Amino acid sequence: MTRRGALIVFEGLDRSGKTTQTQKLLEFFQKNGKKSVIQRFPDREEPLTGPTIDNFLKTATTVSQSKEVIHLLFSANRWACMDRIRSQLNEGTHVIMDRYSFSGIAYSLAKGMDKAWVCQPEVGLLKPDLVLFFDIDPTVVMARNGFGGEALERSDFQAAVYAKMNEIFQKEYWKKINAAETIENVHEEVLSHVNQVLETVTAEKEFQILS
Ligand code: NYM
Repeated sequence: MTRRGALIVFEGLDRSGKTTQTQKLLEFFQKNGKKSVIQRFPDREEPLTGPTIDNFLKTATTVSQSKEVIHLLFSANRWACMDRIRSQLNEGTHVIMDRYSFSGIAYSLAKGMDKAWVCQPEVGLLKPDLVLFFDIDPTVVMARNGFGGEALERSDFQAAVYAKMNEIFQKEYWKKINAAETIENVHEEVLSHVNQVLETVTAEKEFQILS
């Protein structure tokens, strides 16, 4: 019987190093002969919602512009990818996610939206085996190269997102990663958590859904 793959989510602020580290984890799996893919959210290639989200991020002038519609679009973007991701996991592929529902929730909470309202559209999505929260002082990411290019990359807003990420942190399956460390040290920390979780996934653990 094929063992299912692990669903590993990287979360954190813009420019916290998630994308670099998802790539390094992919390379690690591939070197070890493990099937794995990176799934980025928002998935800007998803035909129904991707182009609209991309356009919003590139053109919005305030962080709160059309906030309910934007929230639902980000969620719909995840729903549109779920069947494919479930199949990949079922055939034994590890799925490495660059952001997921928790970005959706934290970014919308930072806009002042209601918690029950923003969590509801996520109910029923696949629950990750592990969430790696890239913990870094918002002032440090704001100083990083490339910060500020898109609609939600505003300094006061990032500080609010950081506070909300900490608020929704769930100690049963989230781990904090010190994202201020060097790329190699962060990678080592990621691997130590991933290796622990892989042991639990091999025990034929059933999928759980976010509730
Ligand atoms: N973002 C991302 C949200 O506001 N809600 C979501 O559900 C998700 C997945 O999109 N500033 C925001 C966070 C980022 C922006 O993400 C684009 P990225 O990782 O830069 O492509």
